[in-house]
Amino acid sequence: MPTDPQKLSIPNIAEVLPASGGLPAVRVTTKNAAGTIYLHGGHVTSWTPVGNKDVLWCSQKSNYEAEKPIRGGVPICFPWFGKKADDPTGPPHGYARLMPWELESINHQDGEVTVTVALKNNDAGKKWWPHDFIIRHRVTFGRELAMQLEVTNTGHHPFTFQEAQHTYFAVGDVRKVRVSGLAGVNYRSDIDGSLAKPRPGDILITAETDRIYLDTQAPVVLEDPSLNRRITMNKLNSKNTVIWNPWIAKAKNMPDFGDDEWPEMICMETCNVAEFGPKILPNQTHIMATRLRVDPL
Ligand code: TA6
Repeated sequence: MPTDPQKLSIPNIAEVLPASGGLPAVRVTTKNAAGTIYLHGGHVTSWTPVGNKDVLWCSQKSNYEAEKPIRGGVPICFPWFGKKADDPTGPPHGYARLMPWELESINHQDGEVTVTVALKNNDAGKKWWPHDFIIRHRVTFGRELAMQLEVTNTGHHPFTFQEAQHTYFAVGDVRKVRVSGLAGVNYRSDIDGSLAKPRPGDILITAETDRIYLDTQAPVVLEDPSLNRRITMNKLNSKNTVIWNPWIAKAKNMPDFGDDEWPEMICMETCNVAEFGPKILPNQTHIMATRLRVDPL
């Protein structure tokens, strides 16, 4: 029987309460940072280290309701990424972000709070994907943000899955940012599926950009002159990095994305997608993680 989430609250540090749309969330406030994680989708929506503006971006048009993804923050894509290869009717980026996760624990130590949420396979998911699993998102809010995604095979057969921490970063103006760390790395455009030639130098955003960088575990650095900050994203056990900005036309085509919001955000995503999806045996656990740090420019 799941624990009543309220019983895990830590007064004035980590409060379990109804947030947007009445969805339950854990609001963290410590001497080092503030943050929010919804039980819906195990979805982090905010991380504000002391002295900074929120590092994560959420659309003003986002839905906050069952069976719909929150637009922004860190959607968890599982057990597939993008369109379901064998069934175009499948929810994009899988169904884990559409379901309520169970709050397993909240721990507070040295000004950091770690919130652990979990989702087990269920009948609703089984109609899309037959495997038995438990996925945990272990998130530590502090001067840095550490997000650890753990997938355990609880069944009797191996399975292969795809996963992403699809992080939306808040920026002052996406047309002025630079992303480094992916120079010379092969990437596939998710706009037309083409395999592009590796490019030298930093990534600049001058049009719709939707790239899956292949076979790279390198950290990426986002320089934002408008907000005078550098965000470093370190990855663990992630072979792909996605860089995405919808630009003008695609922003207009998304009902849960404001027409004029595209300059405020960029996605840099820790993931294992397509042919890079991990395979795990019964009782095995695969851990993928992201660590974010903010420094002044
Ligand atoms: O990660 C980039 C991407 O796959 C884009 O192609 C775009 O579809 C984006 O994810 C948002 O996906 P969503 O299903 O959240 O609208």
